[in-house]
Amino acid sequence: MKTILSYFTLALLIVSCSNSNGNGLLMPTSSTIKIDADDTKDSIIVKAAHVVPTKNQYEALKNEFIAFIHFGPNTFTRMEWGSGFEDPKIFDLKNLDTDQWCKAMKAANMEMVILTVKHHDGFVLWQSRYTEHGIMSTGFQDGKGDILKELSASCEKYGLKLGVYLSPADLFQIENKDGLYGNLSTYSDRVIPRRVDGRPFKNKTTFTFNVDDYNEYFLNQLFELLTEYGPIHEVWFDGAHPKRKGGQKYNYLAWKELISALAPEAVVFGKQDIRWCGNEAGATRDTEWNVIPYQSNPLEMNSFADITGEDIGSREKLYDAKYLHYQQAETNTSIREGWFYRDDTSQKVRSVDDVFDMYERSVGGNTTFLLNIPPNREGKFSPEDVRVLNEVGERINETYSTNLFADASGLKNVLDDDVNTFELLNSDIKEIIIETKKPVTINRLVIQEAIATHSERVEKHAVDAWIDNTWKELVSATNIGYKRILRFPETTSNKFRIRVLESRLNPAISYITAHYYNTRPPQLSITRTIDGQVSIQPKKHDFGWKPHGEDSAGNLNTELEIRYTTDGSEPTKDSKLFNGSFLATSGDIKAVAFSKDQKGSVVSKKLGILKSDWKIIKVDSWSSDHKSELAIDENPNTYWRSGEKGSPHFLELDLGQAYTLKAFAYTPQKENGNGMIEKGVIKVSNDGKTWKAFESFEFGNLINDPVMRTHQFQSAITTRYIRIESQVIAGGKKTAAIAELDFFE
Ligand code: FUL
Repeated sequence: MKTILSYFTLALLIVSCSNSNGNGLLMPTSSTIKIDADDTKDSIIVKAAHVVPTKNQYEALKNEFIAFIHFGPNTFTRMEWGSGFEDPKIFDLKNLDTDQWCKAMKAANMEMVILTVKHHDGFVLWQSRYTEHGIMSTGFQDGKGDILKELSASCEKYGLKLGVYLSPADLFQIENKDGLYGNLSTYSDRVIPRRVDGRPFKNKTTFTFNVDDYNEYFLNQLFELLTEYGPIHEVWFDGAHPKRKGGQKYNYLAWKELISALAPEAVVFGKQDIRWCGNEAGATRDTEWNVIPYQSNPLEMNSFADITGEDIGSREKLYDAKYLHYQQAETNTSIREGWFYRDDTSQKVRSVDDVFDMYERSVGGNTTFLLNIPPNREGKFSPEDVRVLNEVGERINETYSTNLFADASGLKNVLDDDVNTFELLNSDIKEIIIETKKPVTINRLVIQEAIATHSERVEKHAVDAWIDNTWKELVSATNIGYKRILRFPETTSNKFRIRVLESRLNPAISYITAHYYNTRPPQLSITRTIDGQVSIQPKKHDFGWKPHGEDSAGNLNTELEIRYTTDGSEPTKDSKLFNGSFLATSGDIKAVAFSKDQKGSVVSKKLGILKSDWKIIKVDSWSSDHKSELAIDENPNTYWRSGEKGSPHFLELDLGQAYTLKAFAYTPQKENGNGMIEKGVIKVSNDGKTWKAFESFEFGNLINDPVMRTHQFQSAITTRYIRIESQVIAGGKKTAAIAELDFFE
């Protein structure tokens, strides 16, 4: 202990007074370091600064962007969680194109794919010797198919690593009468793999573990997965449990021994190597530390609790630790609304902006980005998912494959391509100045620490540019770790400065690169309040699953100009600049976003008559949260929905005064395919009581294309009272719904 103490005294002396600090290491590094009873706050921080990832963890971090595939009976039942009672035949797969998956993942720049070989329902996607509940009991390739085998072959072809998700929760083994999960079997020595007549293993390794039936089953399956499908680089253990039984325990330490022997390159998710980021939405922490405090030794722990707090690795958190442990986070979410594929009509796909923004926040926030793409019932990724993956890949390449500091001068070790060389900052060198031969225009800066040798040490840093003979701060952030992507408004200069403002010991910076993200002018949306105030803004993408709370378009598009016209003419760079809402009672608004000289697509909105004086006279019925007022509230996301009974469904309006109307518009609700008024009739009245039919209307393909539809009247009509009546609801449905009604003079 004395040696260690003097070690730290020396360390602190060096840290505070020295100009040169050798290799920056004051003790051996390790992925887990124990805190001793006599450690002080300072010595704990010294220890934290020596916690480094294992070789496998570091390799996993270098993957940066990886894919998840959720596929199984849920793909066919359209459920998120199965029950374990599913007949395997429900998995009615006829075609499978794992090459198509890999091509799209590769185009997105992903490095690895993790397949749900067994989700919570217990159905297995490979030819296991130990169960009949899986692909072997389906019609797919006459029961001989093996999804993991096909994926593994495609991965080899496309140069992707492979991982497996094997759910510890297993509803089939819980629910069926001979199920092994929680069957209260006795623990005894079992040889893994258990021999199965006629199906020998090529790999002759065996293990003996003292386990019960379910753990044996699990170990046997791990043995198959890790020996018969090529190298496995990640084993994913989900923490969720739809149900438990019989106090079933998991002998993770046995699983771990088997994994390290059979898949020596694999990292384990949900255990010591990789932690869940704490949400499934793609939300990221501003400060994501990977040196994590533990109360017991993570290398000996059997189970790991989820870590969900906002601050998980600040100095204050570390002071309470008994162990400091390197454990990186995966930011995991799905490209679709849900982990499993349901359909291409109501299940939305994230926008390119959203996925690219998440990529920058997660990879550039010291985590790995794990994005799920669920294949459809044709065994393929759906076209929209492929489009988004391709475009995200294009943006990543376009932005990050050109380093605008490539020929810059400054500290060689941070500018060369070799991430293993680094510059150790000390009291002499607290900042890094980089000069380019010619001025460069940049809006992204990427900084990496030499975490493999020197841990993550930077706690706060800032970047400046030399502009008009003075330093101007562009951006500041907290930690760096594996990688920090800094985003800031575009700046042109030939001199930049990176300042480390706070750190744990002397940070080792390994790589700094500069980039330019070519801002795409976003699609816009024009909205109007009931009182006639018009606003124009980047369109919010419709994605209703686990919100992450980020404004993706805003995060990416720092310099935008919105120009508009109100007379229906094409907006140009010289049209009116939108800089706040304006009043418009009628007109044809057209707007477009410019980012530098790039012009976005023009959006237009014909304004109907103002709704501030409108009143609903009568409605045939409404259901719960969908009152009739929602049909005239200028918010297309809320809607009136009638009850099921009665026909026709109708809504009667008093416009507040007589108008001469030439057309009307119907906006259907977009939440699902219900309530689409395919055919109907418009009636008018002199007193709001007795009605006479004025004109019929018909709109096609509303379920697939639920956007605003306009109907021009054959002749104009002057009226104050108007009634819309449904005659046919699309898809033979029984309720009518209106998200918004508009009338045009
Ligand atoms: C969760 C599971 O319950 C979901 O179905 C999905 O697999 C997700 C990745 O993890 O815990």
